[in-house]
This record gives sequence, C-alpha cells and structure tokens, in this order.
Amino acid sequence: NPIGVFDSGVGGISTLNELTKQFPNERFIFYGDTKNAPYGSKTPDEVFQCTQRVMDELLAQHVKAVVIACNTATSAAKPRLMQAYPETPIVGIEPALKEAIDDGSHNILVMGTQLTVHLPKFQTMMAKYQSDHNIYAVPCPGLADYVEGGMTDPAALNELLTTLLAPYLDKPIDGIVLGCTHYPFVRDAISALFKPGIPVHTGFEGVAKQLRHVLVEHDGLTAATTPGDVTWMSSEPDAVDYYQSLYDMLKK
Ligand code: DGN
Repeated sequence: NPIGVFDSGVGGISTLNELTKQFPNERFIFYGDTKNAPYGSKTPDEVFQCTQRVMDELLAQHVKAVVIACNTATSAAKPRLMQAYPETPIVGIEPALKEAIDDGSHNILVMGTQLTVHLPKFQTMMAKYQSDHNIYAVPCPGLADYVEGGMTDPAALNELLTTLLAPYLDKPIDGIVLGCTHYPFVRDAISALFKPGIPVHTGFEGVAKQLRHVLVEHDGLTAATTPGDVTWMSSEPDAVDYYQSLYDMLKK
C-alpha cells in the first residue's frame, strides 16, 4: 500500500522529494489542499477540519501511513488526527530547532507561519532552549503564498524577505530553521541575506526518521526493489501540473 503525504499546497513536495529518496521502494500519494491554502492564517479548528477531509481522501486510497508535510497542520491538528484515526500511523514535520541546537548554533532564526510560531507546541520547545540560546522566531505571512503562486517575481520575493527579516539581518545568526515546508523552495534567497555558509535546517531528516520508525513498527516497510512512484491528488485539480513541475525541478 502507498504512503500518503499531504500539505496545504505545494510545500509538502519538498518533503516528499526527501522521502522518495530515503524510501525508494515505497509508493507515495501526495495530496495538496490547494483549495484551502494557506493553513497558516486559519484557526486550529479550521485546520483540523481541512486535514480531516484530506485524511478521508487518503484513507479511501488505502494508505498504510500518513505524513503531514506541513508544520502548521502538525502543530495545529496532529494530536486530534491521531485520536480521530487511531488505526493509521501518522507522522508530522516540525521546526528543526533541536537539530540546529545539536548542530552547535547559538543565534538561531526560525521562520514559520503565524500559526506555527504562536501555537504552544513551538512556544514550549523554544522556552526549553531560550535560557542559553538566542532564538528569533519569525512569522512570515505571505512567504508560503509566494511559493504557492508560482514564484515568478524574484524582486518581489527579495523585498518581502527583506521586510520580514529586517530586524534580524544585523544579528549574528549562525543557524536557520525553515519551519514551513514551502520555504525550502526559496532557501537560496533566504540564505543570500546572511553570511555565507550558515546551516539551514528543514526538518526533513526528523520526519524521515519518524516514518521509518512507524513503518518498521507496523511491519510496513516495502522490501521489493520496484522503484517507487508518486500519484498526485488535489482539492484543486488544476494545481496538479504545478505540483509535477516543482517535483521535477527538485529531482533535477
Ligand atoms: N507548508 C505549510 C507549513 O509547513 O507550515 C504551511 C503553509 C501555509 O499554509 N501557509
């Protein structure tokens, strides 16, 4: 059976790209809830309702596990989804703050949607490390929409990033956490605003590790050597061509 991967839109394709590399024998179904994007400015209840509809669509395809490839949906809805779908292993992606800290960074920029940054899940994690690290958590409204909208205007992107990140550009940032799965698509433009060589953390490793764990636990890892493939689904069927083109871009 396939593994379901979903996001509010195209962001999760960056996660999917990593998963298809790490699980070459698995089949994947990607579901983009483009019709309801962005999730980042919704309430947790609204996000839960959207994700429930997506879960039902994926389960109708007999998925054996679901990856929430969206930091916002993970922090707003994952515990409730696990309760609502107790039979299905569900893993989620979260801002890789711990990874940045384990990597030795002290002045860490964390970018995410408003919801991700403000919800207790992230606030609690941040509080744990704040006494001996400088953590700058920055909500980035508009940035996921830029990626969703086709990424056609680099000058506008640069202006948006400069505005969002202005208060941090003169800080001695030594680690960047991309706490939204849309942001890896504009990673170079973000990195370009800081000193060269600053490590960027996406959370992909964490989510792949969790997925491996649940598949092993449920005896669900595919051992066959047939190459995996991806099926595209969307609440907005016209969006599927864009999904495919972003995925092809990452695979190049
Ligand atoms: N890609 C999603 C995330 O990782 O948080 C959210 C994007 C959005 O809906 N604004």
